[in-house]
Amino acid sequence: LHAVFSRLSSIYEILDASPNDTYRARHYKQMSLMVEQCLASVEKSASGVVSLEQLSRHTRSRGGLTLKELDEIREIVQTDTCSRLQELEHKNGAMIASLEGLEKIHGVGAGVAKLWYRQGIRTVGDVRERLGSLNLSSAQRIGLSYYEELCIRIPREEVAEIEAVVRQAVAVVSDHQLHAAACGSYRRGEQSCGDVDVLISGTNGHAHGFLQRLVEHLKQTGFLVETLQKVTAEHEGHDKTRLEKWFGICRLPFAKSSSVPGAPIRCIARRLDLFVVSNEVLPYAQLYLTGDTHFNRGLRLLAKRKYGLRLGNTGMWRVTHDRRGNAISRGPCVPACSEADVLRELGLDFVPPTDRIG
Ligand code: DCP
Ligand code: MG
Ligand code: MN
Repeated sequence: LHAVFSRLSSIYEILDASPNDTYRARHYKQMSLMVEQCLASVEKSASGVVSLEQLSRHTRSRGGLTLKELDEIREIVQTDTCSRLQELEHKNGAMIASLEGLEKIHGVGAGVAKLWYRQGIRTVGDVRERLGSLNLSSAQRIGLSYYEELCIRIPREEVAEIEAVVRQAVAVVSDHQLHAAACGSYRRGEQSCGDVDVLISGTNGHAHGFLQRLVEHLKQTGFLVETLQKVTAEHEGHDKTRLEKWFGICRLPFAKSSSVPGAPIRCIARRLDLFVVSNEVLPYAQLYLTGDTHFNRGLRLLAKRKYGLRLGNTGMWRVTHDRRGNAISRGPCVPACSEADVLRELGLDFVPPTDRIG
């Protein structure tokens, strides 16, 4: 339900052809937020399913749902389809496909894609042709040159190979016992992944300068081929360095071809994200990086509405607000030794990573 409403909202937002579209974009955005909030206030909300009754009860204090809204929700819940969305997608199929293609370039979001579309750009080929006039960031430029390879999904067996390369390098670079594990879609058990997200953790203090050394080492071995973005202790203030990041592109060493014995095949370039945290932050970073995004949003809403806690990527804090509702101060981080501890604080049983969807 939430996904249908956000999709409706974003299509109307892209269309943006009449004041009606703008109004509808806002309306469906509100509907999707309302569903999300309702989910967060319902017990065991992690399932992502909400009933018409729950929605009605949830909206009662604000005057309830209109008949039209009720009809639309009923259609989606009961038939698992939405005729309005189908019609819109059918009518604007070409535009949607164009924008989706452009947004697959690393570093290109909905805003940039829309801007380019208005300038007559339809395909990645168009972007390449007009590179001179478009003013791409260096990350976007790299994303563009690896576009075809990065669109290919990574089989989970290959994610495990990439994880192993990183793990080995971690052991070479650090003399401390550091732990490295792939999170993201891989940890959720998906058969193929869009990128590889490796979370590295260790005792506090050991992280200092470590990520930079790890990256240098892996560049020298030829495994890391491009850097897209990095956030390390030198780049950010103290607080943000609770989660150091490196985003880039890697390539496994040549694989042996099976059809032509002995002939090497070049492996496909892959998106790799590295994250480094200290042990006390680990449960929170693990939860965040395992996702999925909707599960995370649900948890955050639940924490906020039911417990008045702010759940972030590296911790959970009680936040006090001033009379206008602005956050003014943050209490100490709620201590947690495991993901289960964090979920328990939020009144939930442990959710296995494979169930963290929606
Ligand atoms: N994440 C989030 N909110 C975002 C982006 C990411 O909560 N806006 C979290 C949840 C994701 C995790 O970070 O699961 C990793 O992000 P990815 O973009 O790598 O997404 P996934 O690994 O889940 O899927 P994919 O196979 O596309 O990489
Ligand atoms: Mg991922
Ligand atoms: Mn990622």
